[in-house]
Amino acid sequence: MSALSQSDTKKSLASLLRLNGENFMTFVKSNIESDLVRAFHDLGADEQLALFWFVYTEMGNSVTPAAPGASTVSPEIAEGLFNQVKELPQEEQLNVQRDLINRRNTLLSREYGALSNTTKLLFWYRLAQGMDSGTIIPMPADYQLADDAKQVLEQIKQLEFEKQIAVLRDIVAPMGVDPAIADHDEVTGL
Ligand code: 45D
Repeated sequence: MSALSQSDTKKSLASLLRLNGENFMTFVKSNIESDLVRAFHDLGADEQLALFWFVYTEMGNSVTPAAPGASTVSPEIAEGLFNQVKELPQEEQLNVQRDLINRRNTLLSREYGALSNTTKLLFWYRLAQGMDSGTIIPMPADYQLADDAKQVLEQIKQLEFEKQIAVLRDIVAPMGVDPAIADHDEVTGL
């Protein structure tokens, strides 16, 4: 005797199809988002920083850093890393941010790489706030975004808030160096 009756088989087939339908939609949607993430990462490091800054100025007010519900965010850890950057001379502040984007194997890049993705996002958010308050090197007043960066900005602006967060998280996730998988670096000895 077979374990499944004919009607059971039909039911499980139907639920399989539904599941696939859902997965398919998730796939389509996240593909649009990952195109955006890719377009962001394809920009040069300075363009990424500049674009990121404009995203911050656009989102600024809608973000409540105390936003609950993100159990994986560690404000103290983001703050600790932020304070390390804050102590540096301005030109160095800029360079460590470039290093993160270029995934240069430095101590700070590895510390960053060990954070949860949401904590990484909070760390960038703190840097942007620092730029606002004058403790972090500011954007040059006359800075003009290049056209390709402008296009990415427009697309990010068009997403609803939740999607923006998801895209931003995907953008900051691979920055820095994951110390758990990084190769030994001859130059830095890390
Ligand atoms: O001279 O659930 C250039 C949390 C040119 C809470 C430059 C959250 C040359 C939990 C290179 C441009 C808050 C985490 C100079 C959620 C030049 C939670 C420098 C949400 C000086 C949802 C440019 C968090 C520089 C969110 C230094 C939404 C640019 C966070 C630096 C969003 C730009 C964070 C920076 C964003 C941009 C941060 C630091 C959008 C940071 C943007």
